[in-house]
Amino acid sequence: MNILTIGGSDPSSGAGIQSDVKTFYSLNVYGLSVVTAITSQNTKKFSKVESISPRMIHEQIDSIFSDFDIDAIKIGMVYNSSIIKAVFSKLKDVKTPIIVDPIIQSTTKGTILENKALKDFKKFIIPLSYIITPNISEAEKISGVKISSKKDLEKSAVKIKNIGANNVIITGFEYENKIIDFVLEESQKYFLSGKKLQIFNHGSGCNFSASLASAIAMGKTIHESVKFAKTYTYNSIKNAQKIGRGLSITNQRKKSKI
Ligand code: PXL
Repeated sequence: MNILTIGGSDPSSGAGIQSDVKTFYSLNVYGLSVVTAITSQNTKKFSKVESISPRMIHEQIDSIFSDFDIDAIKIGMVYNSSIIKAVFSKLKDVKTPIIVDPIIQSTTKGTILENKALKDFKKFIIPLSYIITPNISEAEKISGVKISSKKDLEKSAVKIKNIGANNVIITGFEYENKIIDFVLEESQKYFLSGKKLQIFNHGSGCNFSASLASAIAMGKTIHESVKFAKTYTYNSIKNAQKIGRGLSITNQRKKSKI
């Protein structure tokens, strides 16, 4: 199995393409990575972003597509409109399932998607998604629905589906001391509930979408894949390690079987 992640570089390796390659490796799938932007950040502070030129993004994707068969694609950080359009022009006719993690801000408050690029993100990237995986605040920003109840989760997911995503998973709703995810598939909808962990971490969002993409690449159903990704992410948070001086970095080291 080969999976391509398209996203930003995080030099702390806690998130971004470095984290995704670690997730893929831990699941015995081969991780390829196209970098869209370089961030300077650590577990305490997000400093700067420098974007990669559209031409170089095209070149990287061409290099990968001309050599490898790809079983799933994950899209993470796409920072600005020119990156969004560069990624879109190369993926618009691709049949491989695309998992979109619509990251807008890092836990350390860094900008992962420029405010003014949200419109193009909705126009070009969301319609590419076989599955999109917003957390609560991302779902609120994309859908314009304030989420404070289980009903709102569904309302928001329906709006995001109407923008063009085939399937929507809204993650991380806190409800009666549990963490609830809402899944809106083409022909069914359901909640998945899990234990809440009080560990402030760097990497769990990336772990969720990358492990989900891995399970999809292996031919699992969406329902099986979400359950798998939820367990994988729970363990990565539970085993998070304080490697730097700030947030703990999630840990994918323990081999998990799909
Ligand atoms: O966790 C989301 C994320 C994705 N990609 C990059 C990031 C972050 C969060 O910090 O820096 C490059």
